[in-house]
Amino acid sequence: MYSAAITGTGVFTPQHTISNDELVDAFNAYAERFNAEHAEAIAAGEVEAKPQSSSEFILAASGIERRYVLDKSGVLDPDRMFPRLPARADDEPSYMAEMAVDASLQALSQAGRSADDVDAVICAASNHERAYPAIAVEIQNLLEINGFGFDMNVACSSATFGIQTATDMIRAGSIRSALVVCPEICSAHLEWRDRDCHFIFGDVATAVLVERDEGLERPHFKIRSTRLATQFSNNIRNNDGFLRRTHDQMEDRRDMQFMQNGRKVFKEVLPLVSQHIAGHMADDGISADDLKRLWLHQANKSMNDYIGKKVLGRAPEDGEQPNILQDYANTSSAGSIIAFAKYSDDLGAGDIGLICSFGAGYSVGSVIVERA
Ligand code: CO8
Repeated sequence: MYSAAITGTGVFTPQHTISNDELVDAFNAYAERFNAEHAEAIAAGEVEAKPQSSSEFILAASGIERRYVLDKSGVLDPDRMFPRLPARADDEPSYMAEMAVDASLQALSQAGRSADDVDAVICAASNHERAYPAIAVEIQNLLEINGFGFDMNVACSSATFGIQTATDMIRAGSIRSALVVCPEICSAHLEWRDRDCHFIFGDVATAVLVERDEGLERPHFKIRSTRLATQFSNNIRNNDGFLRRTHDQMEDRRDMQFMQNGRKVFKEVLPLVSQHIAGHMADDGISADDLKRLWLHQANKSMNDYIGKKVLGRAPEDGEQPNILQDYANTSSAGSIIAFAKYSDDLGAGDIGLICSFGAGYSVGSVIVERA
């Protein structure tokens, strides 16, 4: 049985940002138009009026200040309210592959490795641009990697599920290394016309290089242990899928985009995650005092404050539980990895940290790492 380590990380950040104020201005213009167009039906009680959104609410409820997106103009056009991403020809790279390649090259460079050193690509994300061929196989091709690639989806928890999958293959000896990439184009499946969720998501791609822990010369993070859990819930759901046209309902259906009961998610996921982390740490033989850093899924600041306090038994000190959601919003599976990539270099040999992602499914995954 071999051991595995994270030797490199990369983050692709799109060039466009949308501030809360810009987002709210576009939403409110859309809502005003909608209400004017449906004035009679609203007065007759047949259609619900669209209430106005507010930047103050968004910041207070989520901690999000802005988000990165691949396309800004479509999202902020009150007549459209979703991104403009021209279709790519079959001989062009897909959007997800392009983002993932950028992040992967950064991860390889940090690890001092090239494509020749990689045996597998796992594309772990909440949505995939097409059914097949797998995006991972396209990324493998673009990077000229030998071996194999496959896609997987566990929504917001995809990164940690991908890391455990790669780690298990390395432990078993079937591969020596894998790139686990999380390209997330959340802007394309967010319903920007729904006030309750229009502020939640952003776009990004992350990459993590996981290698056999043998003769590593550069600083890296040993993977001490991993743990995954799922528990079925309909509280975060997206009904889009390949059976869509067979249902004979081709109209613009709300349930084909991201749907959630945010309050229930908040209440049900917090105990699930806190208990999961506590159980994982106990089985790994570490206590709260041993933990130097928590890189949590980035959905909501209050959620992270709560989990941090539960895990450590006290309010986390500055830097102990870094948040990036103020700048990136919720980027689904990529969130905890952005935090890890940006806030891990300062740890010293022997320092222990925990990466945790959670979300739809419900799903939760944790990875305990040790700096070496
Ligand atoms: N502006 C002003 N007021 C608003 C707005 C707004 N934008 N939105 C809602 N309100 C109002 C509501 O209507 C409500 O009014 P009232 O009290 O009169 O009914 C009031 O404000 C409070 O609303 P909520 O109860 O909804 O507000 P919360 O305090 O619960 O905050 C949150 C909402 C921020 C959504 C919060 O519930 C939350 O963060 N929950 C957890 C969500 C979460 O973690 N979800 C994980 C989903 S991600 C995942 O698993 C991956 C899915 C795949 C990716 C999909 C990509 C698109």
